[in-house]
Amino acid sequence: MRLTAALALIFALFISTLANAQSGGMKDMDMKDSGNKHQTQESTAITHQTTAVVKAVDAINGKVTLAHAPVESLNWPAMTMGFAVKDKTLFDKLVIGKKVKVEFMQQGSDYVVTAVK
Ligand SMILES: [Cu+2]
Repeated sequence: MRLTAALALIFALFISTLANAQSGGMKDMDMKDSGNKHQTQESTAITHQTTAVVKAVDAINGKVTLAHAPVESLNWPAMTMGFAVKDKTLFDKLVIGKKVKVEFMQQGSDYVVTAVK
């Protein structure tokens, strides 16, 4: 009898898990929708270009500090600021003291270097 009761309990839990999975499925769909919006944003994201001198490199955390020239497309004056670097291979070209041409784009609140020449 106890075994039957235990099985019934497990079965009940299983059913409620299924029900949760189904409502979770709805949430997944919402997430996909916002994901699509994000993709659209990225495909229309503008790439900015500037020349800069590398001031500091933090390859482990994927960050670089650049003293960059004015950026017309952003209305930025020349300044020294931190950028994110997602592609770690770019650190081969990001050497402290070196003058580089960089391309970057805004991702959320970060500015991410996408190319170094
Ligand atoms: Cu800046």
